[in-house]
Amino acid sequence: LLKQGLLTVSGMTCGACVATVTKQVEGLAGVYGAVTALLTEECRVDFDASRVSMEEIREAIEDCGFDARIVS
Ligand code: 9UX
Repeated sequence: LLKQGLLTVSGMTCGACVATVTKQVEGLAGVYGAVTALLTEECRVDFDASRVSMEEIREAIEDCGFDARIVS
């Protein structure tokens, strides 16, 4: 089941932070792609909801040291 999710990510201050978050999320099984934006503090994720949950994605971002919230 392909879905798109949106999270807000606070604490990112540079392009390397953005790359870290994106790679971490894209490393999860069931995630097809992620786009992270520094200025809007958003991370959009294309994922298979039968393989990974938004809560797991949120926790993966928190594991990088950033606060993440599920928007939708
Ligand atoms: Mo650059 Mo982003 O040191 O934490 S990776 S600010």
